Amino acid sequence: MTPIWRSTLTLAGAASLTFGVALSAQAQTPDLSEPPAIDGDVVGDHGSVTIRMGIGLAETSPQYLSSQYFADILEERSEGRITVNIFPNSQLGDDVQMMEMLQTGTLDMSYPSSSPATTYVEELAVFDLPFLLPTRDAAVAVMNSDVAQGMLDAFDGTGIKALAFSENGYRQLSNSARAVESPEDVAGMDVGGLTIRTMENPVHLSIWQTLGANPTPMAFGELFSAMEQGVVDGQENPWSTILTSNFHEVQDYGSETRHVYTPFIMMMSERTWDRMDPEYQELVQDAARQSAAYEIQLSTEYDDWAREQLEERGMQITRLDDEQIAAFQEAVQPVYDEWAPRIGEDLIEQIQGIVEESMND
Ligand code: TK8
Repeated sequence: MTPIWRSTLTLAGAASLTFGVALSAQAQTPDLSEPPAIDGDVVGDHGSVTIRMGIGLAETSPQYLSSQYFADILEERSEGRITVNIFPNSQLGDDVQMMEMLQTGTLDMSYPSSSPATTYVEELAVFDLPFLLPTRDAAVAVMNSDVAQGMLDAFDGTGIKALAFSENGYRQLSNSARAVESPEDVAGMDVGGLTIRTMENPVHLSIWQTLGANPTPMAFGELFSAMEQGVVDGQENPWSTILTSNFHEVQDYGSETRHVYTPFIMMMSERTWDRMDPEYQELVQDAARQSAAYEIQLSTEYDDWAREQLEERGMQITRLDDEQIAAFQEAVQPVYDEWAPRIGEDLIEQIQGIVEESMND
């Protein structure tokens, strides 16, 4: 059962923050940078527009906080004519469902991970390859590249207008069964592999199969109760998500595997986009880029802090040294062998080129 106060979180954003503070004296967020000042011209009057935006994560997440900044930019630069209403906590649906709603025009905006979006633009799967992006700088360089812009453009005609990449982040393993410091711990030779929830994405499925786990794809919104009820042992997400989604309440162990860096993609329904005046479109595109950059900053500020908070709240976290990471890297090599030809060797080489360049800077 989902505890009552979690549904309160879903229903009332502002109230839940207060409630959270009342529950414990622990800070709800790290010291976060203020959003950059809103600059740029006020746009002309092209009528009132209300944008409904559904996101997967909670009100304390970088995703939500930066979406608020997005809303503020639009509101200020349209003199209040454009309003964005943000619905957090997957309450309007999960990533897959919300992308379908964008296509049919029953939702205006969403902010899914790139991984379930590979059904629209296959090349996005390059981000799902394990250990491809060794540093955050490299990941940001890739997201800012022409190659990445090409992936956003490739959404044209799908019913979805892809606006900007931002950071979901380095994914870490958590579970309720045992401390994990090696692929053998995942496979659990004598006791059986961990049952791991994955995103709805075949490369992720392949990663965890290869490591000897029993992976099951599942919507993010169902994950907390699936773990609480023991339907799955664990999952993998950035520390910030594990913390802001309260997964530590049902997960005793964490491992800093950093096995994949996944981006988020800010998206709009093509129907909503097409209805807007070009000046509004330009403003939306601008605001998306600015809020995405702010999201990456918040996410960066969150990462280590979130891990420490999880430890403080009782999660046993295993940091892996280079050798231990290398063991995971070696173990997932078959994932590359299987997927590189399908994703495209050229594309992978292009990405690796950008990574190397960023490391030499
Ligand atoms: C939130 C999801 C989530 C992702 C996942 O909508 O499903 O595990 O990492 O954060 O996009």
